[in-house]
Amino acid sequence: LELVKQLRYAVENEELVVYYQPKVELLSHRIVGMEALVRWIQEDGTVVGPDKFIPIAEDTGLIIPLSEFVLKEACKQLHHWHKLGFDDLTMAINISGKQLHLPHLVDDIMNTVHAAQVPADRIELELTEQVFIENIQSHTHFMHAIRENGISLAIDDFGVGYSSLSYLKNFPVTSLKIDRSFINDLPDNEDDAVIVQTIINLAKNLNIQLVAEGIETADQVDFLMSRECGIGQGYLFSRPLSAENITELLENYH
Ligand code: G
Ligand code: G
Ligand code: MN
Ligand code: NA
Repeated sequence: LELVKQLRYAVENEELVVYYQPKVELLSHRIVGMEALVRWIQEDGTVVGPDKFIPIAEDTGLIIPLSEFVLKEACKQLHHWHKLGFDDLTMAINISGKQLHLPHLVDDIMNTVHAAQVPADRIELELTEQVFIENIQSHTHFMHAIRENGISLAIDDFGVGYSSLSYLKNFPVTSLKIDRSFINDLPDNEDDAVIVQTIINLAKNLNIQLVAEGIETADQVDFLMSRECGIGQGYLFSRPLSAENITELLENYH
């Protein structure tokens, strides 16, 4: 209960900050986009990760104002980076299944995107598998409406849990993020190598963009590049950083 109170206070008083982690085109080393990842900076300076409070936010409804804050902040930041000359950058924002029950979610998202003056086709929403499993008509409706507005849709953490290939057929997804548990033991783990190869082929044949998560070593990059996985994200390139630190990274990156 104490934690719920503290989180409510944090959301209302903007103790939350958005960190960003780059997505890198493996072949060119170009930074092509960012993923927005929320953090809670407590009064004493402790940085709390979302695993600790997103579930609480979802159970208490705080996920709604929290997500509005993250979307608004991430769009404003993207506009800022575009103005600095990094004008191809995309921004990926995580969406909780709990948000999808909001009646005006598509309009709310589009209003925020337009207010920040960022092109819709530079925005991507990451949906976790749960959303696809539920397979509620309103969710499908949301996805089509979002795509009609030009925003991209990614399946996050692909391959864990009950991921089904039928998602790729039944939902208008533009991108898959291979869960980092499959990347972790590459290139040595033969099962993971086969699984990743299969997902790469699948994405290629369906013309869906592929992002490998959790890249930590150059050997992993070599494996993925040799198999034509286009984009990666992970500590090897950068940890999630504050907007200020990302700006510095962008300016010093070649
Ligand atoms: O940032 P971290 O590295 O610890 O992220 C842990 C998890 O929290 C990830 O699964 C990520 O998708 C989720 N997450 C991070 N930021 C947000 C957010 O703004 N909204 C939602 N719904 N989930 C988020
Ligand atoms: O669930 P989602 O995929 O959105 O979560 C991203 C999470 O993965 C964040 O918690 C982020 O900090 C973490 N992450 C990003 N890159 C790496 C990495 O290279 N290694 C590990 N172990 N975690 C990572
Ligand atoms: Mn994500
Ligand atoms: Na993930």
